[in-house]
Amino acid sequence: MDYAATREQALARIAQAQDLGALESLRVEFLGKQGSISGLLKTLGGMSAEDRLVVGPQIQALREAVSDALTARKAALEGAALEAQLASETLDLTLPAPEAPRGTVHPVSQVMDELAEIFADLGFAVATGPEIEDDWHNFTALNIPESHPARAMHDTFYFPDQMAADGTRMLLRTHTSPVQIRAMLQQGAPIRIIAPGRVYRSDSDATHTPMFHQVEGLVIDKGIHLGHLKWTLETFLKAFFEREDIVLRLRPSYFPFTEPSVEVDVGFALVNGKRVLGGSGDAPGHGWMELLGSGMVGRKVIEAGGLDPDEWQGFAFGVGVDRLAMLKYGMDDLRAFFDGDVRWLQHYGFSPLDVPTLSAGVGVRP
Ligand code: 2U9
Repeated sequence: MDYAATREQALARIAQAQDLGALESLRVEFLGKQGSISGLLKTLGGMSAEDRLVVGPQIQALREAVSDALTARKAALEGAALEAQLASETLDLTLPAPEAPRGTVHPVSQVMDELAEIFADLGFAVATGPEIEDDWHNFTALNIPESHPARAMHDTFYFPDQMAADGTRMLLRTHTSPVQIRAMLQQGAPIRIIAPGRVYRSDSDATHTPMFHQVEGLVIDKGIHLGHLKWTLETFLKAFFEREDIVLRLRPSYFPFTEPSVEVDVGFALVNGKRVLGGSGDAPGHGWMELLGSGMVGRKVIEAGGLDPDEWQGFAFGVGVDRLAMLKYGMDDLRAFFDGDVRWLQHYGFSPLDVPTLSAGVGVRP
């Protein structure tokens, strides 16, 4: 058999292959299980030892040459394909931006950016943490005892068989508070952070979705009192709603993690039947709307965060981001937030260029 001639023919056909499909057919034809060169290798078994010594290396060399040629041709064809693609996809970077940008920033993202901007100005950093949490960080450290209704199955999403080191089942965080616990343990005091993010509760109706967004804030320092809390919330809400006439009313309440606990109402006026925030809720035609929960961080919670409550005090607050977005931008159906309907996003979404800044205003209209 003339291996040299077989080789020349094979190499010539490989060199002529015009695309990757044709090349793959040739690989199968030569080197596949039923391929011609594979067939030649099989003939070695029936040869005498002397013949095999002479013919074996020739067939091996043939196989190698064909294999190398296939690899080289493949690289060349792929390179040419890439070149062609690059040539057809050129971008003229000197062209003006398209008149109508297609994507929009979701109102929840926009509001979270606004919150980060407003609180950065007050000296708060943004902290984040895992959405899959353990019982200790989500409940125990926050003084939520075993018997507390918030731990009941119908509120919390538990993983069926994913366990924490202490044998408790892992869960989807029900609030962003575990982020603050982790921050206290990791960075110590003093602390000024906000923790925005997704939280999960087994709850679903017109005003509740199983996933929603919260922002919580935590300040830990020496000599912190309710006055600091009230000033911070007032300053935040004035900046967020871009009105100087925001009036707060603090009502005593109860949360396991704060003592004392206060619910914060914001005054609103009825304008054409709609609630518009601003002014005292006690004035005629006005009312109070519950907006935030807050309080002084409980001693047990400060201890769980690895700090001495005789040395460090603090306040915390929590508010729904989706609710803030609805109030500020006039959306009335929470469920539409998570439908992913492009018409809704086009209408309520923001331009990526509307970056909230304190100097230009944190509430640019879409
Ligand atoms: C630590 C200590 C204390 C966070 C707080 C609330 C009150 C609150 C709700 C508002 C509406 C949740 O989204 S909502 O349903 N939150 O009322 N949250 S105090 O307190 C903390 C957090 C972390 C270490």
